[in-house]
Amino acid sequence: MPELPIDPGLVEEDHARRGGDLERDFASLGERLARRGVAIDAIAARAARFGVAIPTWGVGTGGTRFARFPIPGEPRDVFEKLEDCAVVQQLGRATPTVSPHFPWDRVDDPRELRRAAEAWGLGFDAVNSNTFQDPAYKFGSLTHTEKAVREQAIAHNVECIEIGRQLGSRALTVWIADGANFPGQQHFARALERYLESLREIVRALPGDWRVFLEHKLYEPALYSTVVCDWGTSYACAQALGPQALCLVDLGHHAPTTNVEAIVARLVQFGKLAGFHFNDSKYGDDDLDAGSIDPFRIFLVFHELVDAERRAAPGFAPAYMIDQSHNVTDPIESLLASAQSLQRAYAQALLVDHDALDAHQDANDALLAHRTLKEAFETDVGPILAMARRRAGGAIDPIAVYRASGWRARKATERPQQLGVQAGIV
Ligand code: PSV
Ligand code: MN
Repeated sequence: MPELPIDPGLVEEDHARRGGDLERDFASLGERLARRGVAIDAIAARAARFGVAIPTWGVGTGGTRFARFPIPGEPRDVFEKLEDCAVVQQLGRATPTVSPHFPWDRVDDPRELRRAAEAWGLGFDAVNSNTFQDPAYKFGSLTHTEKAVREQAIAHNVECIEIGRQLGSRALTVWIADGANFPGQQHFARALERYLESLREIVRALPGDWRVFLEHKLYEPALYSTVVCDWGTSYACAQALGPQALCLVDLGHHAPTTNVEAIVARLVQFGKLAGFHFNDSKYGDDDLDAGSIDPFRIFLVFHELVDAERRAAPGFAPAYMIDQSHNVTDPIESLLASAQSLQRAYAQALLVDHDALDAHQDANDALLAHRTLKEAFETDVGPILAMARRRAGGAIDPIAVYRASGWRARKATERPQQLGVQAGIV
């Protein structure tokens, strides 16, 4: 049995206090869904299997380029980050894995880290390399004009694979900040050729059952051009690099009006979807809480995923991770709310009547096709999620239980602040 960071008595109290209302809400929703030919328990069981990885950097407060406002009691090292991840998983039951970032999470013995995670009942998802902060990378990393810098960046990625192997991970996510701030600064084709050359070496170091996730991003920190700037570039690279290379979609890494769900559909169709960094945004790579700005867009992404799942699309095994920056909230609360928003979008997408949708699409009935999606999106699946949590031993109202636990105040005394410890967030 995993250790539980929050007093289980508080979860029992939550069940006692809210369980009756939940039973009634669940039964009433079940009745309405039955009229649509949907068995609520089957949806609850599938929603319960949904899992998204917590980024280790997400349990600390983020920041902007103007300031960071640390809160008392935030984790000071990766072991304390795991403790906070365990809180999110205990109460929310939708985040069984953690996605670490190196060198931010570097430890002497990765096996000790793995044991610590296992003690909390947590596993490790993709490991993220970081070749965007070392002073050597001012003019690029894997695409740098100087071979020595490229070699340093390659060696770091290879080290991440080795650490990841010891953690039980099976994927490496590579995001590079490389690009240019001035027209003329960089030769587009040569820079991308250097990226491919470097990635070929990284792929050579991958164990056979590993995958490498190529993460694209439109801009920032490079503000004129970015080497891996869009899904087209990412897809071309993944094709060139072979079957172990796939394309990772960070929801915030596109121009504001981009149709991200269509990109997801394309990547699924061509067997190259790695997975996601989930977050929400209004303008750019805002890294806001998933579901806080445009829950319909997240639903539409999950609709594509459920569609792929139904068709058993070849090679479809996406990795789900959150990638957010929590600047004005307690990160644990933001993570609980975000994971719940994602699980909600998944459950809503499971409610889409695919046969009806197919028929309306074939008949070019735009209105009914759209209404079929909307009917699923507009269903309040809250009772399904709450029931899935309760059945798994989580809280019916995770944020209320978290607040009642006094976790952060207790940690404020146990984890005295050391200014400047938390790594910056890009
Ligand atoms: C870059 O903006 C990014 O999305 C990459 O995934 C990084 O690894 C992560 O944010 C954290 O800085
Ligand atoms: Mn990301």
